[in-house]
Amino acid sequence: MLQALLVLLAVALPAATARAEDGYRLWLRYAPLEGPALADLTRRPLAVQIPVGGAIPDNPTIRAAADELQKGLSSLSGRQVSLMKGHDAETRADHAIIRLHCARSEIAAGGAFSIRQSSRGLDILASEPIGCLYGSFSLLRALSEGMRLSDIGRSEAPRYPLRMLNHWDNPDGSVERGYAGSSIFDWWKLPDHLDQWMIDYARANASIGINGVVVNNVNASAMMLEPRYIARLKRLADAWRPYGIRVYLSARFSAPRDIGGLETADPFDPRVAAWWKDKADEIYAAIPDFGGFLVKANSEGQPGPGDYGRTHADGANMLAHALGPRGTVIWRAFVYSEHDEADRARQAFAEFAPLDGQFADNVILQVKNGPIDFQPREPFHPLFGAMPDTRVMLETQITKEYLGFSTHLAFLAPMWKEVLDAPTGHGKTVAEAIAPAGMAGVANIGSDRNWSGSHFDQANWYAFGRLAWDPSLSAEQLAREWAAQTWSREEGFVADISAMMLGSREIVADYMTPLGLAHLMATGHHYGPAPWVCDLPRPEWNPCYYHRADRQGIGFDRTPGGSNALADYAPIAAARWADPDRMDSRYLLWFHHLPWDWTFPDGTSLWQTLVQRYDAGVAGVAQMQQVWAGHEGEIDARRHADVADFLKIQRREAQWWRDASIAYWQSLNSLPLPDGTRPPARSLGHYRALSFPEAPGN
Ligand code: BDP
Repeated sequence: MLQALLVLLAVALPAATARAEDGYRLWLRYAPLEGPALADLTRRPLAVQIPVGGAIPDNPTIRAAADELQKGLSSLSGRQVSLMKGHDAETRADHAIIRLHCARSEIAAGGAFSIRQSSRGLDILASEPIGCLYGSFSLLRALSEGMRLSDIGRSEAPRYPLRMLNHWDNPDGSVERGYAGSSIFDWWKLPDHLDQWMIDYARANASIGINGVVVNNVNASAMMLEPRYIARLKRLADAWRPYGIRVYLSARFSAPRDIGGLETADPFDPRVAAWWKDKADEIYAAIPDFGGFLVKANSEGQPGPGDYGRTHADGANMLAHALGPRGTVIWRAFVYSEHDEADRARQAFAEFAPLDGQFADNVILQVKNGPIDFQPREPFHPLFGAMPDTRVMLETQITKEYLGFSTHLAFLAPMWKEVLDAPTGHGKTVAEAIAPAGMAGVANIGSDRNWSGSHFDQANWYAFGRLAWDPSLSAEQLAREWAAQTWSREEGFVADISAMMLGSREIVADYMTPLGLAHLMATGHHYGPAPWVCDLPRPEWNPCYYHRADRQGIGFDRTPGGSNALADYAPIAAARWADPDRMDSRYLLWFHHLPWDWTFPDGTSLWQTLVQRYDAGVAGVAQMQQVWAGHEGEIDARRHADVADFLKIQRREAQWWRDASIAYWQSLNSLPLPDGTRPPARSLGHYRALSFPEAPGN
């Protein structure tokens, strides 16, 4: 009956149905099942049973879990699923029942759960309500992928304690490096008004295990620490608490001076320490489970303890003391200086490695995946594994500042896996080295209806959360499960689309920064190629600093003959990149400066190979367009067309990257193009003259 009604509605309200497939529902679409999976779910009437009495009478997290199950199961099965309390179930013998048991001490704390078949249906067991919520989402994921209810059983526990999003959102609603509209946090209407949007955001995060959110930009405004913002943040904290999400603030180190009436922010000044202690007390009075502070200090012009001759540890420990056992200071290692002649890739290591063991227990050091800055490919950061007495967290960038913004399709799980799986040479992989802390991802979420600016960028939010939950998941599994939930669970579709996703990041690396090149994007907004830029005051803001190309050769020499950045790695890790003849060529020019006519073991020259990589990148986008076009009609038309449009943009811009880069390299090396290669469409002068002051995110 209900199904018939839904069909009627769909026919009568085409506009409404179309709106339903605008990407807003993310991977939580719970698209109706078919075939055996549907039969399994509808064999008997279905009910969700929540516990009553006992330790947790009416817990908002359990209610959220039950609501999600009821909503998800109803949508998947096309039938209304009922909610039962306590002993109701015993009297309703005809029902299959999904029971939530959320105080089972045999299950670990911290979000672990177990899903087991039972005589009445299925049990979700956890020791805490949040485990029940995570278990509920896990069950809905399995069903959404097309698994049969009677086949589902699993036990999981999050691998890391911290699984965090970092929003680079400003109080005025702008988002640094945001390509999905403006900020989702409507500070102006808070705390009086809280949009349903904020609940759907929390649901999405909880569904992938994210448990912490830094709500504001690391280039922080001290305003965020003012009482009126604390009241606004409290409203968000209260709304997200049922979903297991703790809020954090980016704290501007000079806040005691900016808004506290002091003339100094010296961490050794007792008045400064007292100001932070009072501020922390004020926040905890409003938000008892406030997570803590994220700090960008003495980096790119931000204030910090270095302004007073103090170390990063001095600054971090002062804040850690203010928070006490209530919270955590997450201190960023993204530090480099225009006054430091050393290779930028070495500066953070030089600054932080000697501080190992000096940070307070409630300090975590947050380290970007690579030693420079979120490039399409970087080797892992040498600090991973090198600070055994410090809790180190991995920072990734979900928003694609350097990978084509939201209009280029690049699935980032393979990139993050490359880092997580890397053996540091200190006895641990990166994934193991960060185990006491976790992962942070710079969010790609904004006010766009589809949250991420493009449908495929949702996959990066999804994959980030899933990897922070379990870094051993493969990129392929993540692509498959996301595609099945987000688009269609039809096997041909999932196989093709996940394969396309898995190759996409390599394609971008090829047309932007092949063979280990880096940071060749236009300066400032980072949109498009500008390898020629060489006149900015800070040396490391110039692309020419990174490629070091001239008439003779190209690449950054980081061997002992050059900057010797290799020495920052453990010897076995460094050995992998030491010899240009025997290394993974995808890192070649990151570590070596080589003549244009240098030859690979197969006899092709560096120049030929470079041009081939650019061409492979452009061809890769054309291939993605074909794959996507081949699935038209299998999914809703609107989202299909959105993606097709973006692939067209990507194709054009890949060509632009390739042509502009080749034209520039040729202006240096005067080498002819390999036989059969198309010359750049326009002159170098044309590419150099292009200007996009309005590019987003800057
Ligand atoms: C760079 C971004 C800049 C950020 C900085 C950071 O261009 O906007 O503020 O990273 O991580 O990639 O602090």
